[in-house]
Amino acid sequence: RTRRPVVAGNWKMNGLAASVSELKGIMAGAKAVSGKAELLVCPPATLVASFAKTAKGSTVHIGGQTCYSEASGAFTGEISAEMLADAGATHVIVGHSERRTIFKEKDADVQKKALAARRAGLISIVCVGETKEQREADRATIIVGQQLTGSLPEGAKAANLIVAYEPVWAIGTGLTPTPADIAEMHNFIRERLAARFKAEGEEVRILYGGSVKASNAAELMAVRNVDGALVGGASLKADDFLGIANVY
Ligand code: G2H
Repeated sequence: RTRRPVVAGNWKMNGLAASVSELKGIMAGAKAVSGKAELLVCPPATLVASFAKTAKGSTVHIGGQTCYSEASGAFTGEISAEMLADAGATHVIVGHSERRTIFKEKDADVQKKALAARRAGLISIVCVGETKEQREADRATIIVGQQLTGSLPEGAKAANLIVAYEPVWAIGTGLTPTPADIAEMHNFIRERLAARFKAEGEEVRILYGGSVKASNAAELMAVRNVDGALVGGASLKADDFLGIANVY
């Protein structure tokens, strides 16, 4: 297969200047996996510039966790995709379930952010995923299908889009879907991507996220159409994160 796996760390609202020691630990271990998978660290926005400087010339990429859709202007507190790019980021996560739930982002907002990311030359990681209630009501694929339709930008290419499937009930809970459930959803997402973006859709990486850790990564990453992981809690410590990346 031609899709190069991505192991991405989403630090969420964690990390201070001193956390650069973890980034350095990741960089030190990255050489061993760089031939097999791409590594990405998404620290809080306050650390993007310094992390990008530290990681410059290494195989570790730095990304943001969200961005605003406009390039600049009177949007107090927001950070644009252009600003992330200027700070040295190459990627940005958009539409994470915490953004969708806590900050009320809708599919249309997520789509605008993904378009802004492309405008700024960033690769967006668009997150989708169903809640526990939606899965129990057998609506998981319907919900994810709607999120894909509404959140993915027109004309996306594998070079500027990554999709992350993160079932909301698996985030930070220690629960994970079965490999069969993940396979079903990732196959569904692949079909949707291929239908909408044709050959490019075959090349878009689809990451799994939700309680990925070193002890379950090998099983989860072996699932067909799982092209890597979006890791939260287990990305904060270099050893944990490298333990996941080392399954490749
Ligand atoms: C899901 C994931 C990272 P965790 O949100 O995006 O977090 O691995 O802690 O479940």
